[in-house]
Amino acid sequence: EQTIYLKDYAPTPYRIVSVELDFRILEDSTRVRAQLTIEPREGTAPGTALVLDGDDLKLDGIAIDGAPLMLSAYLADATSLTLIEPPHRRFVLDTEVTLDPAANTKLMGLYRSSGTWCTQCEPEGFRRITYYLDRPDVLAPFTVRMTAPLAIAPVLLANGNPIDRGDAGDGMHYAVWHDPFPKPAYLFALVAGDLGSTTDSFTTTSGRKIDLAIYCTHGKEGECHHAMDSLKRSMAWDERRFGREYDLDIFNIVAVSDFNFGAMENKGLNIFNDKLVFAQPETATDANYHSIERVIAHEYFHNWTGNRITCRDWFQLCLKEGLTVYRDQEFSSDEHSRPVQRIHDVQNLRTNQFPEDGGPLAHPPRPDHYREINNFYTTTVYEKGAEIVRMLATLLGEADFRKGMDLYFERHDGEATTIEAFVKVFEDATGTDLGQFITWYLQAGTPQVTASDRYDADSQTYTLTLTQKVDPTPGQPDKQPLLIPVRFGLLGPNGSETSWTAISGATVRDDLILLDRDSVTLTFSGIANRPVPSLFRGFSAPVKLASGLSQDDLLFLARHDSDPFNRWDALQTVSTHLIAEASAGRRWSAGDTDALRSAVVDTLENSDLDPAFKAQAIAIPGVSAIGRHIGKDVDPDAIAKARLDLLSELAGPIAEKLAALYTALAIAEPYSPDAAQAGRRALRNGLMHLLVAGAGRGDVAAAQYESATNMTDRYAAMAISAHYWTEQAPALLGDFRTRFAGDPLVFDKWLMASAQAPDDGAIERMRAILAAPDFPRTNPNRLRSLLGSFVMSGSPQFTRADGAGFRFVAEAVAEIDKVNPQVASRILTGFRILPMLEAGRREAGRSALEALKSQHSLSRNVGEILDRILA
Ligand code: HT7
Ligand code: ZN
Repeated sequence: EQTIYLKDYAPTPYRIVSVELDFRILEDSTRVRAQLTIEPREGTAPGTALVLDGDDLKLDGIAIDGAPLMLSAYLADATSLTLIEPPHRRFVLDTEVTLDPAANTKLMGLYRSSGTWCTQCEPEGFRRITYYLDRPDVLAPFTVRMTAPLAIAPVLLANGNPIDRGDAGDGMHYAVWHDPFPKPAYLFALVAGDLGSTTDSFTTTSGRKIDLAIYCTHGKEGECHHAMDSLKRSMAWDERRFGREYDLDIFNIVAVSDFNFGAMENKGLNIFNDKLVFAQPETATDANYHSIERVIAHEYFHNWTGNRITCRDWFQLCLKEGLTVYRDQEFSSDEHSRPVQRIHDVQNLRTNQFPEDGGPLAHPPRPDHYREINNFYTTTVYEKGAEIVRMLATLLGEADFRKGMDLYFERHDGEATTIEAFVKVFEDATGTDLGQFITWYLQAGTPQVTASDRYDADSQTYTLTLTQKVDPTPGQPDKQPLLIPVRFGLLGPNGSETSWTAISGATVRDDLILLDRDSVTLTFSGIANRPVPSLFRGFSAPVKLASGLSQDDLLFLARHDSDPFNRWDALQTVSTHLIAEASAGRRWSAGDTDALRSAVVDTLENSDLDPAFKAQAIAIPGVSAIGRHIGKDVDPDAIAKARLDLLSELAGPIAEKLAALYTALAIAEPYSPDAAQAGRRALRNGLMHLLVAGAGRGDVAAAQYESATNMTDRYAAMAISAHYWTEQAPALLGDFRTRFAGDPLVFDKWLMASAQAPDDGAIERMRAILAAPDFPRTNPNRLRSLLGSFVMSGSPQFTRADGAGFRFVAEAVAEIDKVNPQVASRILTGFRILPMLEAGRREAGRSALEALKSQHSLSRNVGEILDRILA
């Protein structure tokens, strides 16, 4: 298998000046004619071959400047079309291919989803549509003509602005779209089908009116309003916060039901997985509403960070993705509660990115080699990438960060650029040396920061030592110290901030310590009492912290810290420690659980705290999170048992209080997804969780399931019942299945809840679900809901000691790989936890993977992940 290296990057010898595409879409095939105006770049020697990418294409015709090419002038094979000696001047290459979109189950290139023709080109799908220089640094303006049967495809969309449409005879019609902004092929899109739409408009600050439309299956138009509202708020926010206006006259979104990812930012024509568009209270949860808003914003923000300024090569993916995730996180923070959003984002980072960064699939945010680029759309590139941008903003301060961003847009608009160029704008705009900072992009692994301290009452000095260490990761045995911003405070005995008169030993700017070496020791003078340090406030860097604080100190922070993130984190740390220790046979004392319970009660009763925050604060970390904390020789069953014990000890004695609070939080008003209502529901469902898991109150969940008037409450009741396999769980699952039969997105919820079931019958039930003749086995949402959530959400059945869970998933991956390698390899990444597990499970998992490896003709996607996990 070929490995691609960053060091081999070289620009193409030819430029594509402009692109004219002509699609003739028929029920059973699509003919694509491409006219590419091409010229040699300066310095290209005459006679240099032009190698275009192609994948699964059959060439029907080829001509240069109108003259058909002789067979000896070109070579077409499975992955390329080579013009052996193209003209050494500007010329037009004309090619024709015929596609079979209905047979395209990989969902890359042009395919059909529920009858609608649509495309997905990032990263390398365009080469499945026509021969092209399919790489992000080849930018060209596109004109697209589509001809299709009017009866089945009255809607014809492509990038840019519509410039012509009309009757094409014989029941056919045509439309022509032109996108004036030069773009790489990965941003190309077209849609043809019989679709309904919801329309609106947005007027930019400079007074331009933009027409907005969301296209969807007929009948679903009424479920697009939240997406439309999110889009308009995103457009306004990008103007306010980053000074970025939209640039075309029209912005279209299309919802499709078969999609490999969440959504795609094609210029002026975003294509979305329908689960990230449709919402109505009876079928979508608050979390769904929130994801829709976030992803609509994310794809819209790509218009500037990704489309106007794109990536030079796919190694730079983080340039657009990390930055755009940072922007969508900031949008969510500004639109809702900043601390709650931060906790949510950090929880996601710890749950998904930390295990990736500490396991066999670890890679730097800007990798330097890959076999299959689709395997690098990872949480490291996205979420760690966002953390790096956030640290930049923390280090520079808001005003200087904005100056750097302004310079980025000014300097690189219209370009395909690199991480180095991105970091440089901040250096140039602010005069800051970021030479050490860039290491965050180049080095894999989560730094572990250890804190230790000493207080000297006689001299009234407080000494704090911070050390950093990054463990070796695959291919990177030696690590450099990173520049780690540590936002901090010191709490005095009454819980308020302690001030100091002087500091020595490290660079400290206001409330920021710069940890830029292996170890720094700071001495604070003028400290009247032993303080409790609050470190990494707001999670100021993506590190694992060993604070060395006692349970008393942590609970003190949980009650008094002015930083809500650290209040939440302190409670999480206490319960994690207690469960981890108990799972290793070192059980807590009654005093430990009494203290934790009383901190939880104080949190619940604190009227200054917002319900959404309380919901996060009272949640007990899951088995996977505790397993990650333990790190090696993990026995998930022992953790699950200790966790249930802790839940009982916490919730049992205060069950009545919890039940009273639960009852008081009921909402009488009609459903709204706003932060206030969603926060109340989250807290109420968090209380229900404690009652079910810790006080045996499966009946509370069952009653809530019955009386629920919205999906948030109904789904929470079913999922918690399934997760703890209450007496009522099978009946609730059964009811849910029939109650919502026929709604595929609700079916996904049932699949997710079914995959949570911890009982020994779970795998057989899942096998039966997959084997049912009507199971839609080519639809990524269905497969991910069942198998993705099974492997990623810490189901004890996946990590079963007898290996049955591992075998079940490996066998399913082998089948899915034949249909859709991207979906298969993503499910397979769930095996990255193997090195962390105790020896028996580790071996059982490896042997399931070895059996998968022995299968013939695995895709490059699955092959690469397998090799990296088994290395
Ligand atoms: N930029 C997109 C990434 C993507 C993708 C989208 C849909 C289907 C397959 C895909 N592969 C990669 C989505 C985003 O980050 O905004
Ligand atoms: Zn993105």
